[in-house]
Amino acid sequence: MSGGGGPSRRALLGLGSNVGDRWEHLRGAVAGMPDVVEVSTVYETAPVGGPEQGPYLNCVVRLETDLSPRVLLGLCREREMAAGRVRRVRWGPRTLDVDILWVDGESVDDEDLTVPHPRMYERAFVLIPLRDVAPDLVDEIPGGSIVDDIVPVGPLVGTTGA
Ligand code: A4P
Ligand code: MG
Repeated sequence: MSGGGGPSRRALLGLGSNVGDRWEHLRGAVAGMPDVVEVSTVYETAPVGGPEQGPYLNCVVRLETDLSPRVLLGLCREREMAAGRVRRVRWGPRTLDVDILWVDGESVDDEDLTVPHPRMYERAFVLIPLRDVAPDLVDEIPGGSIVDDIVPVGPLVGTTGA
């Protein structure tokens, strides 16, 4: 709980990094987020879309929180800024991307915020870590569960760099 006033419910955030110290960017973002109760395995994943760019580390975190999707979006942007993110090209390389994937019972369709995340079900790099922490939300992984361009690296906490 963070004193947002409403009932606490499950929220899932997707994190990705493919520039700089990728592991540290994920670790710092998770450490800086309130109400985190579980973190998926970290996966190294081939980039999808955008210009030619290096491989990502991706993970998904589960929160139990009373914060609204809009407040969570502000926190996601703060974590991205703390990682020194510069926005250049859509789907381009980034030190840190933090997306709100899902919040139980919430549906938002605003210009700057769509929840559930509209592209999550197309993306194995989201669904495979999501399945670790919220298996009820993942019926099917496009391309199958074992994809050779999505490789488990290890748990985020207590493990050093990749
Ligand atoms: N926005 C709307 N809805 C949300 C939401 N649910 N969560 C808005 C977070 N933000 C949301 O995002 C653009 C705007 O989306 C934000 O300002 C926010 O108001 P952005 O992070 O600035 O730009 P982006 O990430 O380049 O665009 P987009 O469309 O969010 O990209 P995606 O879909 O997140 O894809 N390949 C691998 N292997 N791993 C990755 O993590 N990520 C991407 C980015 C591409 N390829 C990848 C990966
Ligand atoms: Mg994003």
